[in-house]
Amino acid sequence: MGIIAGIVGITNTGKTTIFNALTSSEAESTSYSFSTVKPNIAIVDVPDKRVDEIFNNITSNKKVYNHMEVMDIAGLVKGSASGEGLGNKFLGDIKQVDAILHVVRCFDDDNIVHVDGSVNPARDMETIDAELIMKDLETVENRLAKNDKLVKAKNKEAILLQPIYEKLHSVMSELEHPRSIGLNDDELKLIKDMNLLTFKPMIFVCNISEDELMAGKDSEYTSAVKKYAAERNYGVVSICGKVEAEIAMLDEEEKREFLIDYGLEEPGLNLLLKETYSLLGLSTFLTEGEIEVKAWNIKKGMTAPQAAGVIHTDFENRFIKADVISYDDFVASGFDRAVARQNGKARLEGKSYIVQDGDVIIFRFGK
Ligand SMILES: Nc1nc2c(ncn2[C@@H]2O[C@H](COP(=O)(O)OP(=O)(O)O)[C@@H](O)[C@H]2O)c(=O)[nH]1
Ligand SMILES: [Mg+2]
Repeated sequence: MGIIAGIVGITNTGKTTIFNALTSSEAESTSYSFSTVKPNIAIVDVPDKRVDEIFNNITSNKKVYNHMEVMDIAGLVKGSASGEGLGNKFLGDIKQVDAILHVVRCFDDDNIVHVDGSVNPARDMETIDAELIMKDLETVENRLAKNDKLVKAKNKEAILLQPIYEKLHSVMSELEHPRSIGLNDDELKLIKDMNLLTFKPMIFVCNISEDELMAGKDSEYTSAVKKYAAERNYGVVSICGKVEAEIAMLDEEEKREFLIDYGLEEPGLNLLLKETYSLLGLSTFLTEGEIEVKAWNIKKGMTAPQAAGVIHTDFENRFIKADVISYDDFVASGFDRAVARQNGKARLEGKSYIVQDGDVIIFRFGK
């Protein structure tokens, strides 16, 4: 399942720094191997310690992580939605992403110009949100124009949709966030095909100072972001773009020492990628063997045949059984399926089994 995350934010918040950190790792065994699709798009590995552990403990030729496509969406400014500069094109780019990573500047640095004169997360978040809302307003207005005609023709679906469109329109015209009107699940389903930017899963990424990272305590900037995000039900991750950029250049050994110096368990970018996964309701199952150890992402709640279908569409229909061990049991069994089986930790699951995060699976197929 291909996942696309788009990095947005106002100018000079550290978007490109973070994008480069995600894609500039040089050491072979590191987390962020990538390939560049276009200058501002890269496919990034999602690091997973479970893959590393299994790979290190069985005989296997390679390890394959989940990956995510990341897009550095440049230059949103006030007025983007009304067509200023390339802004409107950038807003169009956001249409295709599954998740928005909204970078907010939370560091002071007199050498780095702030386009609006000062560091002020709440104002900056509002600026970007306002652009997203205005772009969506355009979409809603187009829909309303078409829907009006259908309502007159007594089209049932159109009659159902009309009050929702009107509600969205009235809120967005005031530049208020449409999430605040609390649409229920049925209503959300009805508007899904509009692909509104303001309803996309979003994580605020606080680009914090080195001092704040060292102190391990939220600055007033970061607190402001957390407050804003909580009111709108968005996630927050703090990272220091500058430090991440340095970490990305190190080899594994140096990286470990560096992280210890900063009192970090892992790079902030790992956390960001994991949060994005969890925000999107994804979970991971693992396969292992001589050819490769591999992580596969699936939607939470998928059945064993559906999960097999992610490996190959054919496999869903040919599914017979799944030989499943939880990752923890696999570790406890010394990464040995036979031992796990002896201990009653390997299970043969059928078609209705819901795959759990970290399941280590061998699928059995028919012809
Ligand atoms: N002090 C400090 N500077 C940063 C940090 N992250 C990025 N910068 C600097 O801010 C400037 C703008 O960064 P850039 O990534 O190009 O911002 P973008 O316009 O959002 O893509 C560059 O000079 C970066 O080196 C950070 O965490 N701390
Ligand atoms: Mg940039």
